[in-house]
Amino acid sequence: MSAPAPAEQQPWELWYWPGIKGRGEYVRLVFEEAGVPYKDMGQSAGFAGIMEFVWKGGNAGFPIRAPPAVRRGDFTLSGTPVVMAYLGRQFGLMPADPEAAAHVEQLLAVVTDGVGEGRLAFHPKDHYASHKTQVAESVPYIKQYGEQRLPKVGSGVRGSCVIYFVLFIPFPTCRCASALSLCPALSNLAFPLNHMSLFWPGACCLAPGSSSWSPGKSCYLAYWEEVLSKNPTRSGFLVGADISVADLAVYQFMAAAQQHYRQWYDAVEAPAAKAHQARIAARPRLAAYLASDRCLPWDGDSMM
Ligand SMILES: N[C@@H](CCC(=O)N[C@@H](CS)C(=O)NCC(=O)O)C(=O)O
Repeated sequence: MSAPAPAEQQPWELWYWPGIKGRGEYVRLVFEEAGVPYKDMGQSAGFAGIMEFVWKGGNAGFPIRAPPAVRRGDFTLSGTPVVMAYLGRQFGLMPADPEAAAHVEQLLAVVTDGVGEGRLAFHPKDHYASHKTQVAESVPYIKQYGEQRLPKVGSGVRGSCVIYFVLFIPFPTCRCASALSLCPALSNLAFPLNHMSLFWPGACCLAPGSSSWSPGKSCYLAYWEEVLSKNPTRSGFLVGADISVADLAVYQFMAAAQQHYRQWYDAVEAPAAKAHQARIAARPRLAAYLASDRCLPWDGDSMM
């Protein structure tokens, strides 16, 4: 019997739920942009196969907490931003400069936060149950994320700033709720507090002690605008002169926001971020992928 091929000659495997983009899409885009072949195991192994691999002893490598995960040979890795950064380094989609690479990882972490918050709004009553079981309850939370995390930059935000400074400062509980909501792990607590508070200072971006307000800078689309406009290379990419995994992650975040928060996405004035989204989608390998049958439908359940 012949020895197994060395790990570097074995194909990469993506272990993710079948039939949907989900968080698996962030990893797919890395393989697709790099032109590296991979096996999308969920499509062949199915739901039960993913369960078996991730949680029922099928993985002999380093333990996986949740999909998506990748495997090559006996190396396994999970955690979407971690997998993206690792594969980015392998495939030339991370800057060589350590500080620039750290900025790419910063953006991956911001996308992770934005996806987690965006998903939570669809699952406000039971975070682990299908959105379909909590459609009515999710309405105010979806609206809140759409209005306050993907805000229309303009008078609405200015108006909420005024309300904030008139009403918010005397109520430290609300400030506490706002601060908590910036931490995904604590956002379950912050969401109800925010919802009760009628105004949400996280949407208002006047830093304490600052004498001028900035339109929605803490919000995701405004943040992509700022990062793109402050890239000194003017490359059209987020970090430095070349495409990185940050561009793929932010592209997918934008596409997911467009899909799941359409009315707010459409209202947001974010020309640089939207142009960036279109440019990334038009890259030859990604355009071919997006038109192929490897590209799966959106999850009807929530933002990812
Ligand atoms: N922080 C992880 C989250 C992974 C995650 O929540 N995966 C979902 C699918 S998108 C899942 O199957 N979760 C099951 C669980 O958490 O038990 C990542 O970014 O990859």
